[in-house]
Amino acid sequence: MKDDTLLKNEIPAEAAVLASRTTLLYPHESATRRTHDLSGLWKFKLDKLDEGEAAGWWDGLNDGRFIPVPCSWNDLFDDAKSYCGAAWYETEFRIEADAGRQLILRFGSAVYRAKAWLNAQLLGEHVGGHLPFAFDVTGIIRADAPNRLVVMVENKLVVDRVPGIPDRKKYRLHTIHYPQTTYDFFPYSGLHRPVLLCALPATHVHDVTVVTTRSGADGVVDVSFTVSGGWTGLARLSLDDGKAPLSADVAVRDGQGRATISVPAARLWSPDSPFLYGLAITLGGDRVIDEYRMKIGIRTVEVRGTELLLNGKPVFLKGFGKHEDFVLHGRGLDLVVLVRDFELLKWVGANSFRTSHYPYAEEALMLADQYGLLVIDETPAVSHVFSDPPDIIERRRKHLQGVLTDLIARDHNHACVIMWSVANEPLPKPFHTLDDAPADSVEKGIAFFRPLFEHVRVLDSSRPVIMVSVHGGPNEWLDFSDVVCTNSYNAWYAVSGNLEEAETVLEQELTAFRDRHSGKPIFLTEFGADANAGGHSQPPEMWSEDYQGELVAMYLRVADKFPEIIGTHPWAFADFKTSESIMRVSGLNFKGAFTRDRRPKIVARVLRESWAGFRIAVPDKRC
Ligand code: BDP
Repeated sequence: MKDDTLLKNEIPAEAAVLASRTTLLYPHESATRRTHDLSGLWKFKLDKLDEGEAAGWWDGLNDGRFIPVPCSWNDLFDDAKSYCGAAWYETEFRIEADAGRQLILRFGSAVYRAKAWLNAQLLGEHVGGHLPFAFDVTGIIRADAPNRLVVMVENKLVVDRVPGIPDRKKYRLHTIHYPQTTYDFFPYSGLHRPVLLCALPATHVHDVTVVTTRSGADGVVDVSFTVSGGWTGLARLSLDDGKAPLSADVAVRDGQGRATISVPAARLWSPDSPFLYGLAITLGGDRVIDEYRMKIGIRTVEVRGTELLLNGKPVFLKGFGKHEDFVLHGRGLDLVVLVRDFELLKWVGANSFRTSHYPYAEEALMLADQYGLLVIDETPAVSHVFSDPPDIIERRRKHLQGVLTDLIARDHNHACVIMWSVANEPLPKPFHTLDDAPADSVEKGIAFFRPLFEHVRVLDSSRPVIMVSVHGGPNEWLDFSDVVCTNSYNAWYAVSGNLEEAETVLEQELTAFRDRHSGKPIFLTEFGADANAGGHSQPPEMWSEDYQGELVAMYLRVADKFPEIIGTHPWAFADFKTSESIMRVSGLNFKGAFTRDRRPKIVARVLRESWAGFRIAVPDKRC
């Protein structure tokens, strides 16, 4: 290896800084902004020996097969199915000369760690999946020749990542999963979302924060924004309802601008009427320097006593935890599936979903704004265990704090996002171990969650912050949560097969839970049963559609008895892929109300009847 290879391969100290200074605002096109989507077939090569970097693959892959971007690699190639190591991607593109513009290369997400080179120059690195990152490539891109972009992505299952995995040397695991994870979904890997090349004016709107409140029948839209380079000058805000636009002039000083627009008789955003206003921020007077356009909804959300209020009125959350998951695509963004999912959510009468168990694509949130679906926006902190060594817990905490910062920065302007979910099912010890939890694991969890909840509340005081616990998990951790959320699996993992007894147990458990958390709203974030589509039995037996339907109906019936329950989300929206184990037939979780290819099971019709008032219109196979 030559010395200059080594030099080229070092991360320039400024790379991380460049990435953080680069705007991450979603690159909507406007009069001043252009976006070029690099999606398509890229060259792809597995790096099973971790030799690519030393061998200079960043200077171009000599060989390789084709892979679609965005997509997960796992379901495409037999030798990549359970592969979570490094893999390399390459594409070539041309651009026209565009003097005076800043060029940004923006990745929607890469799971889990990515390192990118453009024309053999290292751009930087990003660690953590499911959130965007960007590099300023202005001086690196060529207008006179093809540009070669090479990206290394790896998703090694490592103990101190978020989510982590159990340390096989430390614990005696009673169930082996392949691949071994602590969580119940497949560790899909790759470039999962579009890679966009964005051309912006050198002086541009860098970040925007919109907070909406109500004053009587009027809406109040508070907009603060930053402009690159500490720009000073005049800007204009306009808010368009399609009939009579409102506007405000703003004096921007040292890159900071702020204005409040009052909207008389505002059209409030809600699931029944998801009205969106067009917001434009225009820099400059007669000569427009930059224009940023986005859609916003005017709405308020708050917890008052045991109620969740949307626009001042109680709202009941009907919906599901979902996954980004589809046959062959894995976790790759698929707009076709997304639109179908949202149609089905409306069909079944849902008004909400949780982004279990990681942040979803920005396109999902834009569609949720349009469809009027309330979103509980979750981090990838699933199944954190507090019996792990302190240094590992601390590394995860630091990473998660950064994830929360980036998640809120990305999603805080979406009307659909009504809550931040810090974690799902943290546990005193791994679920599948015979070892006892150490006595101090609850305390360790408290020390972990306290600063994270504080961090979120500092960044955004306009939304409730929650954590999702599993039934029987430490109540102390839930004390941080504005809404106490619990996953409960009676009649499935507990009291298996006996619906009648499970109903009694559930009522007793919820009574105790309500008393322990008195004064707070309760949200049943998961409950359900696996059902083999097409399987029927009378009386209903486990794994049949009939049993799943009866179980979910039982949960809804019991939930009805507790006025402090503000939502029921049966698990899950659709069947999804997970690791292979004796717990999962065909490596799939079959708790979906819909099959993996989105056909409704009986439970979907049970829910539609309950949520949307539609009587079951097909012969009732349950009798
Ligand atoms: C819950 C988890 C979810 C699992 C579900 C199940 O939150 O991710 O898929 O259990 O076991 O505990 O089906």
